[in-house]
Amino acid sequence: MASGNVMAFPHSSSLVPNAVLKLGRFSLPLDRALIMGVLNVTPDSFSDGGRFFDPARALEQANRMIAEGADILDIGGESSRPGAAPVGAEEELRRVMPVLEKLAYLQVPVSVDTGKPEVMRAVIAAGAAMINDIFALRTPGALEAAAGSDAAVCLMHMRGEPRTMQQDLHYQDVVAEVGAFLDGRAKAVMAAGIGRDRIVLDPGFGFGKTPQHNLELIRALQRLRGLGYPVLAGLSRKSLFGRIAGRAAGERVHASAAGALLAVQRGASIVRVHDVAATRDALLVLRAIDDVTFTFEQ
Ligand code: HH2
Repeated sequence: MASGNVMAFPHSSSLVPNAVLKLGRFSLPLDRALIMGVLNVTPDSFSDGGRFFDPARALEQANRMIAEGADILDIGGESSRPGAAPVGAEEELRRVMPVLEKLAYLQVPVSVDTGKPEVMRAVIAAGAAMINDIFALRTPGALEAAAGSDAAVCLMHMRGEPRTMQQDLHYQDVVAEVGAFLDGRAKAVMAAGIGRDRIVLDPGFGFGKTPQHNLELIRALQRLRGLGYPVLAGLSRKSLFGRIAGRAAGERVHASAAGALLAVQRGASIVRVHDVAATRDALLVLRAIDDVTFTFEQ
């Protein structure tokens, strides 16, 4: 029964005990899906490298994403694509700080995509409300850096590191292994003093996974959500859509909006996207259809 999916994956936070996400001075209700807009201040990110490297261009893009409906902005100063050149903490801060300083006190919480404890401490001091760590706070000192603040944390699954992650793609059961890893990291983070309402989990689409693994993880989002934390899906423009639709990274807007929509329908609470306007429209359609009390304003 096709409509069974909608019933099985209600567009509500009923399965998330913490119906609010706390990020620094912000509290975001999780009764609708949140859009995290990606702001890469890098020369080499996989889909938009160089476009927003200049702080003025980055600020323009940030304001555009806010106007288009972003609930959170995620600033990244180091690309995580396979083979990207590693960046030191000093250079990462040189890229991120000028933009963060301009955005940190706006009405939208700002996340910083980093795995380095020294970067975490500096950006939190400068007003970052969330740490998005593709290493799930496993770098020595990272857990302490985040725990000593009131920032939210996004804990992502990745085997190995970006340089090597596509070398060993074997899992017995990708969903069970990713779920066990995320559950373990969430427990470690809570033991360090970070409250449940500050934690977001992310299966890490494309990080050491085949296209088939990525599909299995999308299908299993509700199981991951059943761990008891909001789940973030970072599918935007990824090569999965290149494989499915046969398109280059810059031409995956439509596939990505469809992916975000289906991820939310299957249990994601936050979608991390480059194309905020397209995602917003897709999610508005989903809400209007899912919410049986929806009425049009006269
Ligand atoms: N994906 C990328 C970067 N950071 N963080 C989370 N939590 N989840 C993701 O799926 C994720 C992430 C890769 O995308 P992008 O930032 O556009 O590219 P790059 O790493 O090349 O800058």
